Formats: sequence, structure tokens, C-alpha cells
Amino acid sequence: MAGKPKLHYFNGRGRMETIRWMLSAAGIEFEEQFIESKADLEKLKKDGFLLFQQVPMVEIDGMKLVQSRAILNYIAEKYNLSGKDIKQRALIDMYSESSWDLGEMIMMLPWKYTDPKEREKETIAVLEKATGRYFSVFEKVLKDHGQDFLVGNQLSRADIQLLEAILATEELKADVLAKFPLLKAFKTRMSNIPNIKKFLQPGSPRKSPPDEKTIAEAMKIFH
Ligand code: GSN
Repeated sequence: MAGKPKLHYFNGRGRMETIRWMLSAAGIEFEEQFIESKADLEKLKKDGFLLFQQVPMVEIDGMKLVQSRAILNYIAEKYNLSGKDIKQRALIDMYSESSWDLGEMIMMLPWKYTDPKEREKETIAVLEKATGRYFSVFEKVLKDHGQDFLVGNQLSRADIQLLEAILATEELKADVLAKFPLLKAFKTRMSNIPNIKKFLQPGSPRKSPPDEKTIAEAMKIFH
């Protein structure tokens, strides 16, 4: 039997967190090799482990995969989280990419806006996009088809990525779902799926929101 997937990244969310979510929701155990210094990253590069000299990198099924979305595509296909046909797949991709975009905006806040006032202003703009552009659409999707999951009445990466995005947005504003009753119910339902429930519990590979220390450490590695 093949060994566990091995994730190479720093000990923080960044572009690896969705990969951790996806594997965990699929019930797949994995190992993490944390990059703790610039020297660790340089070694991976020097050893020819990183196709484009970047992480995330995931060792899985004898491959060294890079490009976070390519990695997610592989995991989603492998664990049947990409829908039943290409039309479902197209919807799932549209939804997943939107949650990715929202998650990326949130992820970038502390990196791009070091001035607290600037960050606060940008956080308000991101929250407006979260509700006006994304959550309102997902609320309507759930309302229109009346099903438990976003696509095809079965769990897909779109559901997993939306839950991740919802929780990250709630970290900015706890009552952000106040006007979205179906998304609230979706969140509760999804959070109770056993593999996801386990991932949401303390001690899981899920990472905390970045604090100043984590940011400073990552800056030292990547800049
Ligand atoms: O999605 C991806 O995996 C790529 N399109 C971007 C990955 C990336 O930017 N990696 C940075 C670390 S910050 N984020 O995850 C990286 O490996 N930088 C090291 C370098 O020498 O460029």
C-alpha cells in the first residue's frame, strides 16, 4: 500500500490549508514536513523537489505535485469530490474557485496590509464582497434546488471549500451569516460530517488564523 501523502509547507494556513481540508474531509491521513527556515526551502529547491521552485508541494502516489489548485484537482478527482459528469464538474469548479478567491482575499489581508487602519478598511471591503458577491449566490443556489449539498445532492469539493471560506469569514465577523439562514444550516450540516467534525476539533492538522509571529516567520522563509 502506498504511504501517506506528505505535505511540504510552513506551519500555517496559506495556500496549503484547503489541501489539508480536502484530504481530511476525504478521511485521508497525511504527514506534514514543515519548512521552518529559508535553508529548508532552499534545500527542497536544490534537491529538485519543487518543479517551479514553490510550495505547496505534496508527495502523493509517487509524484511530487505542486501548484495548489492542481493538487486540489488531483485529490478531488481521486476521492470522488468532483461530481458525476462534466456539467456537475463545471459547476463545482465555478463554486470552488469563488470560495478560493474569497479565501485568498482573506488570507492576503495580514500580508498586504500591515498598517492596522488600512487592514481594517480592506477587511470591511472583503466582508462586503463575501456577502454581496459570494454568500448571496450560494444562499440562492441552496434555496433554488432545496438540497443539502451545492451540486448533485452529494458531497463535493465545492461544499468543503465553501465551509472553509465561511469559517474564515466568520473569523473576521462572527455574525456574517446573519442574513443567510440556509448557509447557516449548511454550515451546521457540513460541520457535523464525521471527517469534517474531526478536522474541526482541537489537535487536528487544521491551522489557526495567522498571528503576527506566524507572519513574521513566514516572511523570513519566503522573502
Ligand atoms: O498556487 C500555487 O501553488 C502557486 N501558484 C503559488 C505558490 C507560491 O506563491 N508559493 C510561495 C510561497 S507563498 N504561498 O503559498 C513560494 O513557494 N515562494 C518561494 C519562492 O522562492 O518563490
